[in-house]
Amino acid sequence: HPEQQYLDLMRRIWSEGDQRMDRTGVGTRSVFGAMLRFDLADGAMPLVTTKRVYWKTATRELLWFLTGNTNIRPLVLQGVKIWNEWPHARYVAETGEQVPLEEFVQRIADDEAFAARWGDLGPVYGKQWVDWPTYEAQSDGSFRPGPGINQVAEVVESLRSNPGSRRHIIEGWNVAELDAMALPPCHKTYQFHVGGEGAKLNCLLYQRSCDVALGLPFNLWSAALLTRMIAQQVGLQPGELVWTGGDAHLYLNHEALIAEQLSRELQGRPRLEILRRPPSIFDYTIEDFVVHDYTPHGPIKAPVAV
Ligand code: DHF
Ligand code: TMP
Repeated sequence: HPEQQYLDLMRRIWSEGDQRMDRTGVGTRSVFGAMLRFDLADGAMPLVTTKRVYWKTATRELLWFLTGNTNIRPLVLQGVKIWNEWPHARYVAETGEQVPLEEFVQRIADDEAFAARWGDLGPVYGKQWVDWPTYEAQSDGSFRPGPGINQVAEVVESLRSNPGSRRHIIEGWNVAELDAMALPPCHKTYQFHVGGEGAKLNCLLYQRSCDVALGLPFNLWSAALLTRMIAQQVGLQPGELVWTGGDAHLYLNHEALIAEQLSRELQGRPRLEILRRPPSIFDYTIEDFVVHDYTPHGPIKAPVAV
Protein backbone atom coordinates (compact mmCIF):
# COMPACT_ATOMS: atom_id res chain seq x y z
CA HIS A 1 0.00 0.00 0.00
CA PRO A 2 1.46 3.37 -1.03
CA GLU A 3 0.70 4.97 2.35
CA GLN A 4 3.00 2.49 4.07
CA GLN A 5 5.93 4.75 3.08
CA TYR A 6 4.34 7.62 4.97
CA LEU A 7 3.84 5.54 8.11
CA ASP A 8 7.40 4.19 7.80
CA LEU A 9 8.76 7.72 7.60
CA MET A 10 6.78 8.67 10.70
CA ARG A 11 8.07 5.63 12.58
CA ARG A 12 11.65 6.27 11.48
CA ILE A 13 11.58 9.92 12.55
CA TRP A 14 10.11 9.01 15.93
CA SER A 15 12.59 6.21 16.63
CA GLU A 16 15.78 7.47 14.98
CA GLY A 17 15.23 11.21 14.62
CA ASP A 18 17.48 13.76 16.19
CA GLN A 19 15.69 15.55 19.05
CA ARG A 20 16.11 19.31 18.78
CA MET A 21 14.55 22.59 19.73
CA ASP A 22 12.96 24.48 16.84
CA ARG A 23 11.78 28.00 15.97
CA THR A 24 8.33 27.47 17.49
CA GLY A 25 9.68 26.41 20.90
CA VAL A 26 7.70 23.14 20.81
CA GLY A 27 10.65 20.87 19.96
CA THR A 28 10.84 18.16 17.31
CA ARG A 29 12.45 14.90 16.35
CA SER A 30 13.79 15.24 12.86
CA VAL A 31 15.64 13.55 10.03
CA PHE A 32 17.28 15.40 7.19
CA GLY A 33 16.53 14.12 3.71
CA ALA A 34 13.63 11.82 2.89
CA MET A 35 11.84 10.64 -0.24
CA LEU A 36 8.40 9.22 -0.96
CA ARG A 37 7.10 8.10 -4.37
CA PHE A 38 3.48 7.71 -5.45
CA ASP A 39 2.10 6.30 -8.68
CA LEU A 40 -0.80 8.48 -9.82
CA ALA A 41 -2.11 6.05 -12.47
CA ASP A 42 -5.86 5.31 -12.66
CA GLY A 43 -6.88 8.17 -10.40
CA ALA A 44 -4.76 7.01 -7.44
CA MET A 45 -4.07 9.73 -4.88
CA PRO A 46 -1.69 9.90 -1.90
CA LEU A 47 -4.59 10.61 0.44
CA VAL A 48 -3.81 9.38 3.95
CA THR A 49 -6.34 6.82 5.21
CA THR A 50 -5.06 6.24 8.77
CA LYS A 51 -6.82 9.45 9.77
CA ARG A 52 -9.43 11.58 8.06
CA VAL A 53 -7.73 14.23 5.92
CA TYR A 54 -9.88 17.17 4.90
CA TRP A 55 -9.01 17.02 1.22
CA LYS A 56 -11.58 19.69 0.34
CA THR A 57 -9.82 22.09 2.70
CA ALA A 58 -6.47 21.32 1.06
CA THR A 59 -8.09 21.71 -2.36
CA ARG A 60 -9.57 25.10 -1.44
CA GLU A 61 -6.12 26.18 -0.33
CA LEU A 62 -4.59 25.09 -3.66
CA LEU A 63 -7.30 26.89 -5.66
CA TRP A 64 -6.65 29.98 -3.52
CA PHE A 65 -2.93 29.80 -4.38
CA LEU A 66 -3.88 29.74 -8.06
CA THR A 67 -5.87 32.97 -7.70
CA GLY A 68 -2.71 34.73 -6.54
CA ASN A 69 -4.45 35.89 -3.36
CA THR A 70 -2.38 35.96 -0.15
CA ASN A 71 -5.07 37.21 2.23
CA ILE A 72 -6.75 34.64 4.47
CA ARG A 73 -10.20 36.27 4.04
CA PRO A 74 -11.33 34.13 1.06
CA LEU A 75 -10.33 31.02 3.02
CA VAL A 76 -12.10 32.21 6.17
CA LEU A 77 -15.27 32.87 4.16
CA GLN A 78 -15.14 29.24 2.97
CA GLY A 79 -14.64 27.93 6.51
CA VAL A 80 -10.96 27.08 5.91
CA LYS A 81 -9.06 27.72 9.13
CA ILE A 82 -5.57 26.43 8.38
CA TRP A 83 -3.85 29.80 7.95
CA ASN A 84 -5.61 31.73 10.74
CA GLU A 85 -2.93 31.46 13.43
CA TRP A 86 -0.27 33.49 11.61
CA PRO A 87 -2.17 36.76 10.96
CA HIS A 88 -3.60 36.45 14.47
CA ALA A 89 -0.13 36.10 16.00
CA ARG A 90 1.06 39.15 14.06
CA TYR A 91 -1.98 41.16 15.16
CA VAL A 92 -1.39 40.35 18.81
CA ALA A 93 2.34 41.06 18.52
CA GLU A 94 1.88 44.39 16.71
CA THR A 95 -1.12 45.81 18.59
CA GLY A 96 -0.58 44.22 22.01
CA GLU A 97 -4.33 43.47 22.03
CA GLN A 98 -4.92 39.93 23.38
CA VAL A 99 -7.92 39.23 21.17
CA PRO A 100 -8.91 35.52 21.06
CA LEU A 101 -8.30 33.74 17.75
CA GLU A 102 -12.02 33.13 17.06
CA GLU A 103 -12.86 36.80 17.58
CA PHE A 104 -10.01 37.90 15.31
CA VAL A 105 -11.17 35.51 12.58
CA GLN A 106 -14.76 36.75 12.89
CA ARG A 107 -13.53 40.29 12.31
CA ILE A 108 -11.63 39.14 9.23
CA ALA A 109 -14.89 37.70 7.90
CA ASP A 110 -17.09 40.68 8.82
CA ASP A 111 -14.85 43.63 8.09
CA GLU A 112 -13.22 43.87 4.68
CA ALA A 113 -11.00 46.82 5.61
CA PHE A 114 -9.79 45.06 8.75
CA ALA A 115 -9.03 41.96 6.65
CA ALA A 116 -7.10 44.05 4.13
CA ARG A 117 -5.00 45.50 6.96
CA TRP A 118 -4.49 42.35 9.07
CA GLY A 119 -5.39 39.27 7.01
CA ASP A 120 -2.51 39.23 4.59
CA LEU A 121 0.30 36.68 4.84
CA GLY A 122 2.69 38.72 2.70
CA PRO A 123 3.97 37.59 -0.72
CA VAL A 124 3.55 33.84 -0.07
CA TYR A 125 2.79 30.99 -2.48
CA GLY A 126 -0.05 32.57 -4.48
CA LYS A 127 1.85 35.76 -5.21
CA GLN A 128 5.05 34.00 -6.25
CA TRP A 129 3.28 31.33 -8.30
CA VAL A 130 1.22 33.60 -10.50
CA ASP A 131 2.70 37.08 -10.09
CA TRP A 132 6.43 36.80 -9.31
CA PRO A 133 7.61 40.41 -9.22
CA THR A 134 10.04 41.82 -11.75
CA TYR A 135 11.89 45.13 -11.93
CA GLU A 136 12.80 47.22 -14.93
CA ALA A 137 15.79 49.55 -14.91
CA GLN A 138 14.94 53.13 -15.89
CA SER A 139 17.31 55.41 -17.83
CA ASP A 140 17.98 57.40 -14.65
CA GLY A 141 19.23 54.24 -12.92
CA SER A 142 16.13 53.74 -10.78
CA PHE A 143 13.87 50.69 -10.96
CA ARG A 144 10.16 50.38 -11.56
CA PRO A 145 8.01 47.29 -11.07
CA GLY A 146 7.66 45.36 -14.31
CA PRO A 147 4.92 42.90 -15.24
CA GLY A 148 4.63 39.94 -12.87
CA ILE A 149 5.53 36.46 -14.06
CA ASN A 150 2.84 33.78 -14.00
CA GLN A 151 4.97 30.70 -13.40
CA VAL A 152 1.99 28.34 -13.43
CA ALA A 153 0.78 29.56 -16.82
CA GLU A 154 4.34 29.38 -18.13
CA VAL A 155 4.80 25.79 -16.98
CA VAL A 156 1.51 24.77 -18.60
CA GLU A 157 2.68 26.47 -21.80
CA SER A 158 6.17 24.95 -21.70
CA LEU A 159 4.74 21.46 -21.07
CA ARG A 160 2.66 21.89 -24.23
CA SER A 161 5.32 23.42 -26.44
CA ASN A 162 8.46 21.73 -25.15
CA PRO A 163 7.52 18.68 -23.07
CA GLY A 164 11.08 17.32 -23.02
CA SER A 165 12.40 20.38 -21.21
CA ARG A 166 14.17 20.02 -17.86
CA ARG A 167 13.07 23.49 -16.84
CA HIS A 168 9.40 23.03 -15.92
CA ILE A 169 9.63 24.64 -12.48
CA ILE A 170 7.33 26.53 -10.13
CA GLU A 171 9.40 28.20 -7.42
CA GLY A 172 8.14 29.76 -4.22
CA TRP A 173 11.47 30.77 -2.71
CA ASN A 174 11.79 34.41 -3.69
CA VAL A 175 14.90 35.29 -1.71
CA ALA A 176 14.31 39.03 -1.86
CA GLU A 177 10.84 38.74 -0.35
CA LEU A 178 11.31 36.12 2.36
CA ASP A 179 11.32 38.72 5.14
CA ALA A 180 7.89 39.98 4.13
CA MET A 181 6.27 36.51 4.31
CA ALA A 182 4.37 35.20 7.36
CA LEU A 183 6.21 31.90 6.73
CA PRO A 184 8.83 31.29 4.06
CA PRO A 185 7.48 28.61 1.72
CA CYS A 186 7.77 25.03 2.96
CA HIS A 187 6.70 23.31 -0.27
CA LYS A 188 9.03 25.54 -2.21
CA THR A 189 9.88 23.90 -5.55
CA TYR A 190 7.76 21.89 -7.95
CA GLN A 191 9.46 20.37 -10.98
CA PHE A 192 7.41 18.74 -13.69
CA HIS A 193 8.80 16.20 -16.10
CA VAL A 194 7.42 14.33 -19.07
CA GLY A 195 8.90 10.90 -19.49
CA GLY A 196 8.90 7.21 -18.82
CA GLU A 197 6.66 4.69 -20.50
CA GLY A 198 3.82 6.47 -22.31
CA ALA A 199 5.36 9.92 -21.71
CA LYS A 200 3.48 10.69 -18.52
CA LEU A 201 3.55 13.84 -16.43
CA ASN A 202 5.65 13.42 -13.30
CA CYS A 203 6.12 15.90 -10.49
CA LEU A 204 8.88 16.27 -7.96
CA LEU A 205 8.17 18.42 -4.92
CA TYR A 206 11.02 19.62 -2.75
CA GLN A 207 9.82 20.61 0.70
CA ARG A 208 12.51 22.26 2.83
CA SER A 209 10.70 21.76 6.13
CA CYS A 210 7.93 19.29 6.84
CA ASP A 211 5.56 18.78 9.74
CA VAL A 212 5.02 15.12 8.89
CA ALA A 213 1.96 14.58 11.12
CA LEU A 214 -0.01 17.72 10.28
CA GLY A 215 1.29 19.36 7.12
CA LEU A 216 2.46 16.45 4.97
CA PRO A 217 -0.94 14.82 4.32
CA PHE A 218 -2.09 18.18 2.93
CA ASN A 219 1.09 18.72 0.96
CA LEU A 220 0.95 15.27 -0.69
CA TRP A 221 -2.68 15.71 -1.63
CA SER A 222 -2.13 19.17 -3.08
CA ALA A 223 0.97 18.24 -5.08
CA ALA A 224 -0.82 15.23 -6.58
CA LEU A 225 -3.88 17.35 -7.31
CA LEU A 226 -1.85 20.06 -9.01
CA THR A 227 -0.12 17.39 -11.10
CA ARG A 228 -3.46 15.90 -12.17
CA MET A 229 -4.88 19.32 -13.03
CA ILE A 230 -1.85 20.26 -15.10
CA ALA A 231 -1.84 16.82 -16.76
CA GLN A 232 -5.48 17.32 -17.72
CA GLN A 233 -4.76 20.77 -19.12
CA VAL A 234 -1.84 19.66 -21.27
CA GLY A 235 -3.38 16.34 -22.34
CA LEU A 236 -0.96 13.97 -20.58
CA GLN A 237 -1.57 11.04 -18.26
CA PRO A 238 -0.34 11.65 -14.70
CA GLY A 239 2.72 9.55 -13.86
CA GLU A 240 4.49 9.72 -10.53
CA LEU A 241 4.67 12.14 -7.63
CA VAL A 242 8.10 12.21 -6.01
CA TRP A 243 8.19 13.99 -2.66
CA THR A 244 11.51 15.01 -1.15
CA GLY A 245 11.86 16.54 2.26
CA GLY A 246 14.71 18.51 3.82
CA ASP A 247 14.02 18.74 7.56
CA ALA A 248 11.27 16.14 8.05
CA HIS A 249 10.06 16.33 11.62
CA LEU A 250 7.49 15.33 14.20
CA TYR A 251 6.55 17.80 16.94
CA LEU A 252 7.04 16.41 20.43
CA ASN A 253 3.49 17.39 21.44
CA HIS A 254 2.13 15.08 18.72
CA GLU A 255 3.51 11.95 20.42
CA ALA A 256 0.20 10.39 21.51
CA LEU A 257 -1.41 11.22 18.17
CA ILE A 258 1.41 9.61 16.25
CA ALA A 259 1.19 6.44 18.37
CA GLU A 260 -2.55 6.32 17.69
CA GLN A 261 -2.07 6.76 13.95
CA LEU A 262 0.68 4.14 13.75
CA SER A 263 -1.59 1.61 15.47
CA ARG A 264 -4.21 1.89 12.72
CA GLU A 265 -4.58 -0.22 9.59
CA LEU A 266 -4.53 1.13 6.06
CA GLN A 267 -8.01 1.57 4.59
CA GLY A 268 -8.57 1.14 0.86
CA ARG A 269 -7.23 3.12 -2.07
CA PRO A 270 -8.74 6.56 -2.63
CA ARG A 271 -9.11 7.79 -6.21
CA LEU A 272 -9.80 11.22 -7.62
CA GLU A 273 -12.22 11.97 -10.42
CA ILE A 274 -12.20 15.37 -12.13
CA LEU A 275 -15.69 15.95 -13.48
CA ARG A 276 -14.90 18.32 -16.35
CA ARG A 277 -11.99 19.88 -18.17
CA PRO A 278 -12.04 23.59 -17.35
CA PRO A 279 -10.78 26.01 -20.04
CA SER A 280 -7.55 26.76 -18.14
CA ILE A 281 -5.57 25.79 -15.06
CA PHE A 282 -7.10 28.83 -13.32
CA ASP A 283 -10.74 27.82 -13.84
CA TYR A 284 -11.16 24.82 -11.54
CA THR A 285 -13.70 24.98 -8.72
CA ILE A 286 -14.20 22.77 -5.67
CA GLU A 287 -17.22 21.13 -7.35
CA ASP A 288 -14.97 19.73 -10.09
CA PHE A 289 -13.44 17.15 -7.75
CA VAL A 290 -14.88 13.91 -6.44
CA VAL A 291 -13.02 11.37 -4.33
CA HIS A 292 -13.97 7.71 -4.52
CA ASP A 293 -13.15 4.84 -2.15
CA TYR A 294 -12.12 7.07 0.73
CA THR A 295 -13.12 5.37 3.97
CA PRO A 296 -10.51 6.65 6.41
CA HIS A 297 -10.16 6.17 10.13
CA GLY A 298 -11.46 9.03 12.27
CA PRO A 299 -9.79 12.45 12.38
CA ILE A 300 -6.87 13.05 14.76
CA LYS A 301 -6.79 16.55 16.18
CA ALA A 302 -3.25 17.85 16.54
CA PRO A 303 -2.14 21.28 17.80
CA VAL A 304 -0.27 23.36 15.21
CA ALA A 305 3.08 24.89 16.25
CA VAL A 306 3.02 28.59 15.34
N1 DHF B 1 3.02 25.21 10.76
C1 DHF B 1 3.28 24.00 11.31
N2 DHF B 1 3.98 23.93 12.44
N3 DHF B 1 2.86 22.86 10.74
C2 DHF B 1 2.11 22.90 9.61
O1 DHF B 1 1.73 21.83 9.08
C3 DHF B 1 1.80 24.14 9.02
N4 DHF B 1 1.03 24.21 7.91
C4 DHF B 1 0.63 25.36 7.44
C5 DHF B 1 1.12 26.63 7.99
N5 DHF B 1 2.00 26.49 9.09
C6 DHF B 1 2.28 25.29 9.64
C7 DHF B 1 -0.36 25.42 6.33
N6 DHF B 1 -1.00 24.15 6.15
C8 DHF B 1 -3.38 22.35 9.07
C9 DHF B 1 -3.10 21.70 7.88
C10 DHF B 1 -2.31 22.29 6.92
C11 DHF B 1 -1.79 23.55 7.15
C12 DHF B 1 -2.06 24.18 8.36
C13 DHF B 1 -2.84 23.60 9.32
C14 DHF B 1 -4.30 21.74 10.10
O2 DHF B 1 -4.50 22.30 11.17
N7 DHF B 1 -4.89 20.61 9.84
C15 DHF B 1 -5.79 19.93 10.75
C16 DHF B 1 -7.17 20.54 10.69
C17 DHF B 1 -7.72 20.70 9.33
C18 DHF B 1 -8.99 21.54 9.27
O3 DHF B 1 -9.31 22.28 10.20
O4 DHF B 1 -9.66 21.46 8.22
C19 DHF B 1 -5.82 18.46 10.39
O5 DHF B 1 -6.26 17.68 11.23
O6 DHF B 1 -5.37 18.09 9.31
P1 TMP C 1 9.80 26.75 9.65
O1 TMP C 1 9.56 27.90 8.73
O2 TMP C 1 10.51 27.15 10.91
O3 TMP C 1 10.45 25.59 8.96
O4 TMP C 1 8.37 26.26 10.17
C1 TMP C 1 7.36 25.89 9.29
C2 TMP C 1 6.57 24.74 9.87
O5 TMP C 1 5.41 24.52 9.08
C3 TMP C 1 7.31 23.42 9.83
O6 TMP C 1 6.88 22.61 10.93
C4 TMP C 1 6.83 22.78 8.53
C5 TMP C 1 5.39 23.21 8.52
N1 TMP C 1 4.69 23.26 7.23
C6 TMP C 1 4.43 22.10 6.52
O7 TMP C 1 4.82 21.00 6.91
N2 TMP C 1 3.72 22.20 5.38
C7 TMP C 1 3.24 23.37 4.90
O8 TMP C 1 2.59 23.40 3.84
C8 TMP C 1 3.51 24.56 5.62
C9 TMP C 1 3.03 25.87 5.14
C10 TMP C 1 4.22 24.46 6.77
